[in-house]
Amino acid sequence: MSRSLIIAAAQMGPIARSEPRASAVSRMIAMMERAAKQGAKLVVFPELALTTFFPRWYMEDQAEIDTFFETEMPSVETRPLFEAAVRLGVGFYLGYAEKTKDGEGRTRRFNTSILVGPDGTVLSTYRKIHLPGHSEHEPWRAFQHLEKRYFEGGDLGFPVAEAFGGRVGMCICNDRRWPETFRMLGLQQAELVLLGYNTPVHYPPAPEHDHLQDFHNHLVLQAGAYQNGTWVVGVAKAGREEGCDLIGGTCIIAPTGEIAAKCTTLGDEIAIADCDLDRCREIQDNIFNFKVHRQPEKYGLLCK
Ligand code: CDV
Repeated sequence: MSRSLIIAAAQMGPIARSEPRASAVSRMIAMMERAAKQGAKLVVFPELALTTFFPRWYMEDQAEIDTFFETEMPSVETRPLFEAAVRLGVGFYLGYAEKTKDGEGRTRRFNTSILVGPDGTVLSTYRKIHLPGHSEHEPWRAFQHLEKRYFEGGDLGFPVAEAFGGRVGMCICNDRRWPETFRMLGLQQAELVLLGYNTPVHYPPAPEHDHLQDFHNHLVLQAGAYQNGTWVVGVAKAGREEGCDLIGGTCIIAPTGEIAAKCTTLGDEIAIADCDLDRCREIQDNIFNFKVHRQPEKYGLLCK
């Protein structure tokens, strides 16, 4: 018997700065409907999927910055997505900018993803830990990457939820480049890692790597999957967004590190794979059986 889960990686094309959330949400619902028709039970959307990738602009007016954040989930604009999920009996991963208040009444802002079940309830929340970019205006860049200005680092660790018949972890974009992210999830026996990304083709600090962006994307996703024996679903916001080219390459990776499904455009597109979560055993019980082969007492430097 297999633990089969049909997953759709729902890549989004660009979202204009002027595009209302309602439009992004209806694009997502259209993909969710197509995915459900093909038997998908889980649909994965990109990082910051409700708006344009706003950290590319330097802004000083907090009120303007806050127009890109959600203060509740679901909200009036996002509720139709939750309702569609319930109607179609599918769950989803959604990335968005979260503005919230902590227990002491302080305002906090995070780059967040949620895992929502087919009944519309939020099963797990992740707040991005590896925030790339810079916090001050750097006019020499062709565009800014101000995640360090607009968000604080995630404070929820790397949770793994029992969901969709398996063990599901999440991360967001730059997190995928860090082996520690996948290892933190792998050490909790994650069987499925979901992540959305917005990755520009042009990397201002090292433009000599621009031609490697797609390669590096698949390199880290495939390595993370194989080295931890987990399925990985990586989903892009792609295409030319407000003059900035974002890579596509949305894909579903098997625990062996092989690409099981992949998008071929830079627009709204779904890639679907039938993911047998039991296939994680092929790796987790053998070559990367952590209990048998890992040597944590030799890795002290990792935690210094
Ligand atoms: N949204 C991101 O985290 N983007 C980064 C870019 C800036 C390198 C990424 O790792 O893809």
